[in-house]
Amino acid sequence: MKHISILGSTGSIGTQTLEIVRQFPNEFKVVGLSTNKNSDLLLKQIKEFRPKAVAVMDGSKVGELKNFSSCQVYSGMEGLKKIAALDEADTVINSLVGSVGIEPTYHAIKNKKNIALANKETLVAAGSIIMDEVKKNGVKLMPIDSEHSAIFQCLNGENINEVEKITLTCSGGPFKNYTKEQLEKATLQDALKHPTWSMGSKITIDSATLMNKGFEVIEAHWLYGIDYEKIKVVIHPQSIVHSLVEFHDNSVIAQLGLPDMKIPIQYALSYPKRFPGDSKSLNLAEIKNLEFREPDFEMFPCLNYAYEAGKINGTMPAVMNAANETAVYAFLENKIKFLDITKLIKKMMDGHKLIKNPDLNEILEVDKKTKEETKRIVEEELILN
Ligand code: MN3
Repeated sequence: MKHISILGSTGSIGTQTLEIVRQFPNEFKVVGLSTNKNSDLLLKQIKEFRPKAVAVMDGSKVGELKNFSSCQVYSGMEGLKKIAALDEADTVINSLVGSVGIEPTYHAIKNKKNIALANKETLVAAGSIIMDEVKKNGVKLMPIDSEHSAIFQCLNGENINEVEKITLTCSGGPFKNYTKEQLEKATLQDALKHPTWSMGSKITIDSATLMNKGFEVIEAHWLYGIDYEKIKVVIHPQSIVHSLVEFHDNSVIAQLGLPDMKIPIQYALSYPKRFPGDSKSLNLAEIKNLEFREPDFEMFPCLNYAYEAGKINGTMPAVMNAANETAVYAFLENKIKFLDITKLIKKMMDGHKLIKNPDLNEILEVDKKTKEETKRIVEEELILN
């Protein structure tokens, strides 16, 4: 039986993880949960899953949680770290959104917890440090993302030195067929309509700019130790082929399935076993068409920024991530236009003074400073003309 802590248990990945726990009560026991501020849902989860401890980012919610439950209640970043390092936990599922996920992942690894990682920003901003700690502490890091789960499965039993290239598939997001003019006028409502995956709002916007795929390129680099030159992206609107690995002999192995996040979540938790799934079975004859085409790097420059930032490394990916995070929330609040997200990221990357081999504190500092500066530009509307 695995004893798990879920960081971000009230979000999209968190609630789907709990559905899996509910399905396999003899395999998983929840010992820790956390939310940003959704204390109502967290209370329901506490009653159902009876964790030892919970954390809420928003300190003003601590009182009501303490009044209505008997478990230990922590708050803020310190609270997240407590949940990440609970003695009772052997596995931490990090489904936090944004760079707030970096420190808890680091802390969990230091405390010898296996990690199931849905928080992309951890590896994007601090990949080198995190992978070092994974090795040093002898823990397992399993990806919770359809593409990386696919690659993991394709590489099972293979020799990484015989890999020719990795191809990440990308739905293309809601704007894959837009013209430049249409992109300029794209609204928040348009951007939130993802064609194949149902996800949280931040990652849905990241999918519309293709920054999400850029993040995944960087994640693949760190997870599998593969050079950026060997990581490719192909647009595949149906989201059935989740990624492919080509070997030196030109043999290609792919992993397929219907677009349902519960499949990669469950695999990250059940590995090396496979448990029966409750989602629909794939019928290729029913799908009929599987299309693939090159991504348009000019229309979606975020993909390029990610390759650039990844190759430069140091603090550059952290800057790209922080600028993106702030810009996406500004877009979600209707403060900037869709294409301003891209402009803000480029501006912050261009102006960044690189630290080549940063430690974790330097990365967190760059993250904070970049967010403040990006916010300032948004508030002063410097990019809106
Ligand atoms: Mn993905």
